[in-house]
Amino acid sequence: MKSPDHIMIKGYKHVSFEAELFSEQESIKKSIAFHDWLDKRRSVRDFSDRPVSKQIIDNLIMTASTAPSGAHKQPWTFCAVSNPTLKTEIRKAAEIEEKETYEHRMGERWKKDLEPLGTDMHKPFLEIAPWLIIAFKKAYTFGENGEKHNNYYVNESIGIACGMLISAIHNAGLVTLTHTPSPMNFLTKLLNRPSNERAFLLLPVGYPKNPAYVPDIKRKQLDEVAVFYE
Ligand code: IYR
Repeated sequence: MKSPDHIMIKGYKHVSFEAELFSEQESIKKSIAFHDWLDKRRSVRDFSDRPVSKQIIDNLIMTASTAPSGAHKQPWTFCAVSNPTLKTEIRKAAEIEEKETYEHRMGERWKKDLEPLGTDMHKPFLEIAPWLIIAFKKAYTFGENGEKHNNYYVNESIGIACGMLISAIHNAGLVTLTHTPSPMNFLTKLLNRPSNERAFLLLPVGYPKNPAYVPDIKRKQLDEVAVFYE
């Protein structure tokens, strides 16, 4: 007998889920190919000003928003900025914070750790990249009478969504980098966000400059990042 396409559990509808099934060999091939492809992703700081259509950005954000989240609250807002005046304002405000960070907030050890990556307080990509996506996390949501409803596992949820966004950007042949001006509350003001939203990550999105250069980093081997209990 064919199983039903939905059942009720404690009064809530559950629809049948069908995973795509692959043979063991096919799964191995796919897992290798996906790793090889994602391993080509790099954080890029040299952007081209070549435009990227809003349709692509819409699709990237919808992909990020498929992420799992605490109690399926999807506690995020992605603000996508292409307006040049606003990008300039964001760059100016970010560089003020970054100057303070690089000159006073970072210890010597932290600065030494960043040296090989070639980062500094100057953030030209905030104006050059055609889009800036700023991920805001929603610590709570407002109920019908304006009361606060806390969300759950907000950092985990938005972190996963940003990871999926980064993969979607790579998949579209575009590049990004996880920019973390700190503190980020200037973004709440500049983008006019409500009091329940906090900026989490700023991702410039665009094509890489030609040529673009990235630091010669190596990724850790499996035995450095995994422990197996078989
Ligand atoms: N927020 C600064 C500094 C910075 C910090 C880390 I940790 C990095 O991996 C890279 C940069 C910036 O965005 O430049």
